Amino acid sequence: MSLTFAIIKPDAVERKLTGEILKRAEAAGLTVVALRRLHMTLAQAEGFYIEHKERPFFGDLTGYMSSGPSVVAVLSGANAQPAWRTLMGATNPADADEGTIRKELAVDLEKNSVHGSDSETSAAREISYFFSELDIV
Ligand code: 3AN
Repeated sequence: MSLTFAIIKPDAVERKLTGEILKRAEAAGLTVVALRRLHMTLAQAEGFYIEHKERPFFGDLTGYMSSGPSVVAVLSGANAQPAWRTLMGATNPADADEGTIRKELAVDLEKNSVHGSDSETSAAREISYFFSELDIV
């Protein structure tokens, strides 16, 4: 079993898709082992997305991620990190495969409803950014 980190982004939380997205994770065999709703500050979003600091969309991305409540989660399962990325679909919903969360639920490239760690290393950093070990059960 391995862990990955997920965010249900503000667009999806606002549209009341939290349950639908968690249901899809569970249906795919993942277990929600930690869960919290929060409203990220701009500084928290900037720290979280620090690897994108030099990208032209950094300001829009961090502004959007701090624009409303989101739900952060730790998911556990066999190959949880790639499994959750597969379920999410491509970054741009227009390019996402049929049956993926982004294809079916996302709005556009920015409001793409979900985040998932892109590697095991990122997963460890991202989990510890929002959760302590005691939160993961
Ligand atoms: P993913 O979320 O699929 O790992 P990343 O890590 O490349 O994608 O990008 C992080 C977030 O930045 C994306 N989820 C998306 O919201 C936003 N983003 C990525 N590329 C662009 C872009 N070209 N223009 C605007 N926003 C973008």
